Amino acid sequence: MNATPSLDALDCTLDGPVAIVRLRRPAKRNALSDGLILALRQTFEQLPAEARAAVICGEGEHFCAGLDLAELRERDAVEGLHHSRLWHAAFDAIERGRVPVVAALHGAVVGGGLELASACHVRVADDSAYFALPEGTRGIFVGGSGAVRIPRLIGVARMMDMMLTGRVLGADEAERAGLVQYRVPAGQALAKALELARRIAANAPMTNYALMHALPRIAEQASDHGLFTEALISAIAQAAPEAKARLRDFLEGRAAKVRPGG
Ligand code: 1HE
Repeated sequence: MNATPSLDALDCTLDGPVAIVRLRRPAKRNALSDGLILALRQTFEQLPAEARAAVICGEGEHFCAGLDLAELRERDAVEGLHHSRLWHAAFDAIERGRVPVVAALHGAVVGGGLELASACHVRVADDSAYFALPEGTRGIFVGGSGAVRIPRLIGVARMMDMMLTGRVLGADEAERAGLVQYRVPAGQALAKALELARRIAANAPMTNYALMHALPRIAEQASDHGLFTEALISAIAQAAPEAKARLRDFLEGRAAKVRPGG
């Protein structure tokens, strides 16, 4: 694989504590070339130190058209294996990175675009969003971690249906299936994602880190191991000075209370 990171196809800006990562290849519907995958990895591995949460979004009418099909033509089996592992490394840099990532989804969220969205921690879709796994119709298989991450969200049966029949889910169906956690009117995905990311950024960093790194692992552990991991992580989180300060704020009446609709 000779690609170098296509840093011109991606930009990363800081809005207070939130890094906004934008796919910028709208002429190709933000299709994920090797260069763009490398740029995603580099960007998430090197987020600005000030970032405490991130948002990922796409420029133009679609979030992402998936794998750049123009690059698939010449690849042999060994190259295919390494290509898939490259995607795994890039999406791991998102899911198991330093800060939680909110995906702002609109238009096509298909194939590798859906795999990318699935590596994020929270998904917001606007009413223009639609979700599909056209790999079946292209004669290929998912290779960007979709076989692991998508069933975690919607179960094997729904993913099987999407891949076997080419079913396209609208934003409402995606919300009902558990693929996205928030649905907003068309054009408002980024604003909502930013609002959520700002809330996430206000959490104690150790709590966010524990959620990102422990929760998915605990879900895959036997329950006895999961309980032990939970005990270890919760002990570490509660011992952090920031946790003590937040507790004091609550006990002394300075912290916000939990209210309905919050
Ligand atoms: C592309 C790609 C692409 C668009 N690779 N060039 N993904 C797919 O099977 C989805 C393929 N794309 C589409 O179904 C449609 O393009 C969209 C629904 C996403 C958007 O439709 P539309 O009408 O807005 O755009 P368009 O006219 O189809 O595309 C505009 C240009 O983008 C055009 O190039 P142009 O040079 O003729 O202008 C398209 O060829 C180009 N384009 N999508 C390359 N995907 C690790 S495994 C992951 C496996 C997968 O992701 S498989 C699913 C691949």
